[in-house]
Order: sequence, then structure tokens, then C-alpha cells
Amino acid sequence: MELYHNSMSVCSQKVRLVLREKHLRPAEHNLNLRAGDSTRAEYLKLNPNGVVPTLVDRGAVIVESTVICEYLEDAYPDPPMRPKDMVQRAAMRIWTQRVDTGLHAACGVISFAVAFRRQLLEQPAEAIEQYIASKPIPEMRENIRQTLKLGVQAPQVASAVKTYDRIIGLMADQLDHTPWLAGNEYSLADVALLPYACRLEHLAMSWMWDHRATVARWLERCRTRSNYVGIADYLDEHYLALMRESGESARPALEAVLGT
Ligand SMILES: N[C@@H](CCC(=O)N[C@@H](CS)C(=O)NCC(=O)O)C(=O)O
Repeated sequence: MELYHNSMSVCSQKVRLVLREKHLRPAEHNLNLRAGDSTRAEYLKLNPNGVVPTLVDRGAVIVESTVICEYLEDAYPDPPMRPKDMVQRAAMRIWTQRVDTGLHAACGVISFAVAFRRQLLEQPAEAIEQYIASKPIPEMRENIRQTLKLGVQAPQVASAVKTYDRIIGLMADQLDHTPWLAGNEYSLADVALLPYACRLEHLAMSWMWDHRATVARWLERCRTRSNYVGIADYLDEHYLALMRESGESARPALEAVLGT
């Protein structure tokens, strides 16, 4: 089994949480996204969107982190990470869908506008253009262009912060009643949301759940599980410092979006 991933990428963290839960240790290819590793011709043959993660197992290439997690659950069902109860299983899939249809894009916009744009702005104009042009997904190119120019004042940022806030609100509504997002069992729903909560924490944005205590407690519960090494063992101090510092300076603008 081989995993193409990146240390701090949220989608890679999600897959590594599942791998560690199931005690699977694939050969790892840690791609440097800033150096363009994910858009090189060889890698595009595996993942035409030029993104991580990609799993190769028994000769099969699997892309899309949610699909990879479900594949791992089917192929390596022990320990189970889907609730036994059909209704809770449906609830689990609503959570993973929320990530795929809104939260992931919101996370990308916020992370780039607040922190990662600073890395790109250090590059010469030609290298910046080359980096943007190498992205196969048009929406990604447009978001990078806008947030590079306008930072947290880009229109995409306000809507991304609102998306995040709405989903954290939904998490709190659920976690007020059950310990885990899909009900009483830890599942792929918790795995799907955890990297996105950690990302906000790294960006010094945990103020978003200051008034939602059950979300903070859920996060602590997730962190005490042994599979959390799928995130913890890959944290990069340099990135963490950049995210924390830029998140602290962006806080007033981000809070203003929510009127707090
Ligand atoms: N829907 C995809 C999204 C993958 C994605 O956007 N991955 C990001 C990292 S989390 C990436 O590779 N971005 C390329 C870049 O930042 O250059 C999935 O869930 O696998």
C-alpha cells in the first residue's frame, strides 16, 4: 500500500487518521505542494486534479479522501468506523458530505488568505503565475488569484467564515446530545471533521467555538485517541508558527464577518 500525501494537508490528515485507527502503515510519499509536486505529469496520472491524498492499494489507485476512507473501511473493516445503526450511518455520511460540499473549500480559502498566501507572495511574479497556472481546477486558480491580491478582504473569505461557523454550529447542536458526531460511536464523521477543527486551532481561530463548549470537549476526546498520531506526528513547526502569527493578526477582520 502506498500513500501520496502532505504532512499538514487536511485531507491527508483525514486519511492518516483512518490508517492509524486500522493499524495500517503504507509506504509514504510526502509531496511538497509549494514546490509543485502534486501537479507534475507523473503524479497527475494518478490524481488528475493535482491534489493529495492518493492511495494505491493492491494495484488500484483511489483518489478523493472521503472515498479513500470508505474504501479503507470496506477493505480493512477492523476496527469498524461506520456506525452499525443505519440511521447513524446516514448521519455519518451527511457529515462527510458537508466537508466535501462546502467545508473543505472554505478551509482552503481561509488558510490561503490568512497564512499560505504569505509564502507565495515571497516568490517572484513569474513563479507565482506558474504556480497558479499549474492548478488543473479553474475554481482553485480563481480563489488563489483573489485571495492572493486581497487577503482576508477577498469576498470568498467572508462566505468561507460563514460556512465554517454554520458547520461548527451544527456540530455543537449534535454534540450537545451525543459524544460523537454520528451518535454514540466514533466514526468516519469524526475523522472527517477533526482536521478542519485542528486547522482552525492552528490558525489561532478556536475563538469560533468559544461559546460552543461541547465542540471543545469533542476535540479533546478526539485528541486522546491513539489514532491522533495521524495528525500529531506530522505537524510542521515552521507552518504552525506562520499560521498562528498570521491568524492572530487576521482575527479582527475575521471576527467582523460574524459581527462578533
Ligand atoms: N476533494 C479532495 C480535495 C483534495 C485537496 O484539495 N487537497 C489539497 C490539500 S488538503 C491539495 O492537494 N491542494 C493542492 C495545493 O495546495 O497545492 C479530497 O478530499 O481528496
